[in-house]
Amino acid sequence: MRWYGERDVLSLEDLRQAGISGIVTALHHIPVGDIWTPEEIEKTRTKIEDAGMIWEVVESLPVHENIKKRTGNFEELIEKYKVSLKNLADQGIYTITYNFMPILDWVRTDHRFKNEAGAEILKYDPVKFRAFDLFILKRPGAEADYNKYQINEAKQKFESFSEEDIKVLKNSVMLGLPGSTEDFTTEDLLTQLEEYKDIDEDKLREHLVLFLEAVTPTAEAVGSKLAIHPDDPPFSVLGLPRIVSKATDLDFIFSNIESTACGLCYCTGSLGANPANQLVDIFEKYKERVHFLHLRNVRKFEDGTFFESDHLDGDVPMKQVLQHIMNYAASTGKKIPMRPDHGYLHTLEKDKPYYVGYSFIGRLKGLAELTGLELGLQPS
Ligand code: DNO
Ligand code: MN
Repeated sequence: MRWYGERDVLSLEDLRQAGISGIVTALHHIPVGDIWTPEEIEKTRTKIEDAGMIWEVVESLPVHENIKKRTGNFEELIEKYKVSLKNLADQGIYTITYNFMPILDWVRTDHRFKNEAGAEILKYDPVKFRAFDLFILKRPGAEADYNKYQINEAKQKFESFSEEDIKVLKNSVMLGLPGSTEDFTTEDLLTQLEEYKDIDEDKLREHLVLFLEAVTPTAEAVGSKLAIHPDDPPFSVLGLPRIVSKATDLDFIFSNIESTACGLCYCTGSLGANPANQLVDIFEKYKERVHFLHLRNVRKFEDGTFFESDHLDGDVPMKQVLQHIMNYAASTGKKIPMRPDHGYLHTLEKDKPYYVGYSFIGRLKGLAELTGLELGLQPS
């Protein structure tokens, strides 16, 4: 289970009581790019161990923007990344999640969309997103990314917005900016976008491979496993290149880096938001490289809208997916750490501070359902 540190609504004691043995966390207080020192790693590790669990997975050891752009001090940042990997391995922490999404991590347009049951869920609405891009952010050159129909539709949507709608949409989209706060402005975002103007998909791919070529030997040497998280959503947003969205993207990465120390965080919700992604096929093809599992579900619609649904109820064939995972685990003896990704916010927890997407009841419900499914399935 993911634990956001002291600021998480769930304490380590809560998690222990829910039957959890392995914790997924990060040193959230350390600025992106700085070395994770043995002392800081130890503090968090012992806290978790004192509560009767282990720190099993790092999510995330973030990759600095300068590494993605190969600008400024990127070489020094790569060296520091290697030191952090080694420091983590020295304390028995080997599974390292990261992503290579420029500027924005995950993106949604609604953080509090009410489902039929009244729970608040995360949703991505492409028309709203275009309205944000064209009329709120006013990204230069955005029109070129859309057709006339899409622009008109987005305009009408924008014209129907209240001040409050605009504020909510802006906050929802920009929350995916690591370290962003409510006062992060659209100007800040535009400045960052400008720095990517010469980086297309091919360039970003080249940068990813160069980064992996540099860090994989260290990972191999210290025994750690790198798990790249797919793009969420799995397509380009705001004209930014996204290169970990579909099967062919994985083919490219893994054919360039032979070592299986370089692997995947198999996130069914992220990959599952792209109708072209056949989740079982992706797992089968890259199972040797799957070092971490994020299990969650999505429901998607023809216009490109998707929302996060119950863990066992959506377009992700969770039962088949888990069956394949279990067969693989049974035949190899390999254990892959899993966490229930995300969860709904339920009315009962309205007043508690929480991380968007990481509600209290929703996460525990997801965990319980997935563990039940696992127990009910036999390797075949
Ligand atoms: C969102 C998460 C992502 C993920 C990072 C991994 O809920 O799945 O923020 O942690 O992309 O690097
Ligand atoms: Mn995920």
